[in-house]
Amino acid sequence: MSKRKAPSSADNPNHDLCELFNELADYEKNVTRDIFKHNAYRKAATVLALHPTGIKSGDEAKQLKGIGDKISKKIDEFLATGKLKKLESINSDSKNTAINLLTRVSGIGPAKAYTLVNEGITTLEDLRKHTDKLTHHQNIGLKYFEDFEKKIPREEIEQIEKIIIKAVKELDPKFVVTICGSYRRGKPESGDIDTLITLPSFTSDKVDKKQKNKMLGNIVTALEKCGLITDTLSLGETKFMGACKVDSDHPTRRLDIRFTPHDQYYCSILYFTGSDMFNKAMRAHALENGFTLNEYTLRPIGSTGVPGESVDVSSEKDIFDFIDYPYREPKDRNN
Ligand code: 8DG
Ligand code: CA
Ligand code: CA
Repeated sequence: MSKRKAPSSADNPNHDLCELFNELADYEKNVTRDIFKHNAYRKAATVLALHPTGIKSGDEAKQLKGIGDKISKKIDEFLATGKLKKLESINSDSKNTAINLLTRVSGIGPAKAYTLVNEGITTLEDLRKHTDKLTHHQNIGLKYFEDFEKKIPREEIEQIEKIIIKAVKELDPKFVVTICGSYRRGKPESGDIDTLITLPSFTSDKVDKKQKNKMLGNIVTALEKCGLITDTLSLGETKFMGACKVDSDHPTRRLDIRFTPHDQYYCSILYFTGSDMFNKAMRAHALENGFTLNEYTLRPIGSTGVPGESVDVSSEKDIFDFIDYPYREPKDRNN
């Protein structure tokens, strides 16, 4: 997974405000670990990023969903002064900025960053001197710090997609590969590559852990052999996290692969396509309609409140239909 951030591009008329709220969101996630505030700021950044015109006042912003009094006041302060006192004071505290920096390393979360900073480790240089304090994942994250922060152009993911499809089809022509995440939502650039793989004959009622484990392992081995996968961060029965590189002209990229039983494939595709804001809204809608939806299944909730047998779905659209949610193409799932 790439480090979560609400979208904002330079051509968005509210770019500066988005950056501001993204910074506040990072602070709440990494330093105070207030996930409620983190979500509120991310939501604000997302609605502002999607707003077609430049916001001129806090009052105007308040008309948008997800922007309340407090955020609207911050918008007014920023529009009037070009800065925000709260952020100035956050950024003048070197401990805060160090925690924020360290959490940008793949595998280092807020708790680990906090511990490291308290031990006096505050820069990437410091980290490089204390690799013994880091897990394998964190060390790889450090090694590719710059590369992993670079966005991946769509064309490069298309190339990677072809390489993956070719390699897995050589193992078994029936493998089905879908690259999800922001790529499937049509974004011109992505933070990482979210790959979902299934086999029609492989269903959850026949899950044999050893067999499953072997299949994903075989896929990873094949992708190492063809030179795509360069590093493994973690490899479980259904989930691989690692790094890949198209060729020496390209940076090393974060690659996730999940191997899913075929009957769970559509719930998985839906979940990993996101965006996570969209997923939250859809899950909430499902609940209102008496269903519980996750990355594996869609299940009706009985009168006792206990989820029943999972519903058979054979497309993403089936899931929308069951919960009576208007279908949205992946490209329309960015908020
Ligand atoms: P990006 O990589 O270009 O930054 O964007 P992304 O593809 O949308 O984000 P991602 O972090 O790679 O996550 C892929 C999908 O996983 C995301 O679109 C929706 C789903 N997802 C959730 N919740 C969460 C969560 O808490 N963390 C992560 N990493 N993914 C989540 O629905
Ligand atoms: Ca990801
Ligand atoms: Ca992604």
